[in-house]
Amino acid sequence: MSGRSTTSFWRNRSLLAVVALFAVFALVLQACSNSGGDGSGSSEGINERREAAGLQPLTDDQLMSAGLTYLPSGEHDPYVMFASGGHAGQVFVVGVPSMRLLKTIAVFTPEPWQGWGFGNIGTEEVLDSGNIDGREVRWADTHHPALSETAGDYDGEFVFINDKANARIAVIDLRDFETKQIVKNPIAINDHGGTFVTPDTEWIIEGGQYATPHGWEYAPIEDYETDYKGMITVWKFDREAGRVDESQSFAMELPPYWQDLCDAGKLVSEGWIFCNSFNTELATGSGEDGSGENFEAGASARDNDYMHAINLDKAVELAAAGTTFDVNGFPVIGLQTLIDEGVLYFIPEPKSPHGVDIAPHGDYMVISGKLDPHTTIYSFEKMIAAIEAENWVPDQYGVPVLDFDAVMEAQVELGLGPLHTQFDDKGYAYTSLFLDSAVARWSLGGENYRGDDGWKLEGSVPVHYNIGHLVAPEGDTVSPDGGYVVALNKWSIDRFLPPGPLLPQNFQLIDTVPEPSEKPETGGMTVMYDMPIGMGEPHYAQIIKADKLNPWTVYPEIGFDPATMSVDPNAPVSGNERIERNGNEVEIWMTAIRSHYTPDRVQINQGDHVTWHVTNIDTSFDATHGFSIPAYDINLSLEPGETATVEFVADMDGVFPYYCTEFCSALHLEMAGYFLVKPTE
Ligand code: K7E
Ligand code: CUA
Repeated sequence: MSGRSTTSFWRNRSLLAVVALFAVFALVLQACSNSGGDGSGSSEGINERREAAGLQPLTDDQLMSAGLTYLPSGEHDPYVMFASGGHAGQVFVVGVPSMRLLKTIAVFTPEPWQGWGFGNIGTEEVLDSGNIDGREVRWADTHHPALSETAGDYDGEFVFINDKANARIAVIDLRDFETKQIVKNPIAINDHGGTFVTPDTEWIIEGGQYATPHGWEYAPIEDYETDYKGMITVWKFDREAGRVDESQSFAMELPPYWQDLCDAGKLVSEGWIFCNSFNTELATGSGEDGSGENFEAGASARDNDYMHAINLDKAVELAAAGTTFDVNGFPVIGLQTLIDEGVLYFIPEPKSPHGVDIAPHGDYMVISGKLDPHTTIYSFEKMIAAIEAENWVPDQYGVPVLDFDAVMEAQVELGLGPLHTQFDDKGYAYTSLFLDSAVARWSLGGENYRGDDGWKLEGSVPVHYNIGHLVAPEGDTVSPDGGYVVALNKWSIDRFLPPGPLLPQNFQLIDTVPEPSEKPETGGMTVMYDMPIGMGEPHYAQIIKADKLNPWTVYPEIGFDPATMSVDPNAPVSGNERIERNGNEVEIWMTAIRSHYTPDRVQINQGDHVTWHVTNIDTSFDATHGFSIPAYDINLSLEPGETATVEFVADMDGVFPYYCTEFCSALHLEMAGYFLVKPTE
């Protein structure tokens, strides 16, 4: 991957940030201890100013939080969070601990600032690859971002994200933070358990959710048990190409339980995939007349659902050997084959769980049931032993269900509605409690963590409100960092001024540096900062050290095409700008530089087919130009060095001023041109 070593403004920031934080911290301490009466530089002074501004006074604890989260202008965050955008269809990039939104990466949904999906052929092709049977689907419900990993650690090269609504996954290249590929799942119409990557990003996992007939087909709901299917798809990632290799990818047929979330094994458990599931009851709803049991009751009736443990290495061998059948031309390993070949095992999990999280050493699988106040920890070693001892009974589809007591390592009572878990560097785990609206901190036991001091709740801190996922810095890798947790709260209720009845979600930054003993009432945790998310509904997020990211600040060469990540030999460059006409075909090579387009006048005839190439030949930091044509729905963002092409039939006559949408210079208003479409007659 050329260009990874390009100078970057992210690099070497963490040390600086720590030093600066200490400085701020020292100032705050000084302020707190200073009784000063002049109203400046003391907590009293701060509170006097706050009162005068109509704000509440701050406690010493709150001043501490302010000092630990405030970044003066120009200071960069030591961490970057990639959060799903929910049904905004995008990915949010947020600095931690400042909780400042740095960017919304356009993924499945057109976004005009980035010129994503408004005529730029490169972006249209990516969006079109997510079409379903030729239908344009231009929104998505993104749930789980996955940063690429090397040896189980984030490497900062790519981030992947799923679309729950339409079973699609996307690849974002972190050299330019742009989406490069969207892949539609050939067998499932919806998904949920994606995306998760294996420790070296060889495979991207996409698990299903609501069971349907495979191949987007119809089958009567009465035939649910036989014709509806669960699934998990594993996509082969070609890191060199920066793309999913569909030709080497495959899926597995599962019973029509609702697979929920997955995680890849790591270290000792590398080569395995784990997914939780619910609706092992095979509920099909109350029906049109409402006489049956609704999903809410029907899908949570049993005491146990099944964690799916999948031997990925074996599945890969089977797929390579062609032990598959085809659905929509895509290879699928059949359920019976998975059973016969010892690929698939079930493990009972407390009712209606949500998510499975593998501990940093790969030794434990952590599952929490929404309707069980415990989190349940399973041992990978015990699982392998149970498989070898054939300590199982088959379920109704013949899948071996391992003995719960043989595989379970521990259960810890955390509180009401435990969902998702993250880890830190001290052997603590953090689990979101949806019903309690809290984050629980607990200790992992065993020699790799807190030993005999483990398997106990350390305390919990209230959050506002209805927490879904939570995320800790590198908190699902083989070497978590700790220090923070961000609670991704579904509801904000009274936390912010209500901007009408549709309220923002609330990301809450929690300090986890103090030990539980230092602040027993909350297990050492303090909520430091609230960040409203007034766009979409984030689900999962991941936080990476900022110095692992090394993005370009300008494209490496003039005429660079982000769609191919290479120089377009046909890109306009300085000196070769021109307009060529061949009958009805008009092709334009145009450059953009502060503060003019060349050419700045284009005259054509109505009905001409126009191919318009534009290169931003500026090469300085931040010197982005736009290119927009009214009425034709054309709007490009051309970052320094970037080239793009639009193609359209000029069927509307008139005079169309085109202009640069980025305020790029003092003479930006003059960065314009006339596109004259002469009527035919
Ligand atoms: Cu919202 Cu991971 Cu899709 Cu839980 S999921 S909250
Ligand atoms: Cu270029 Cu404004």
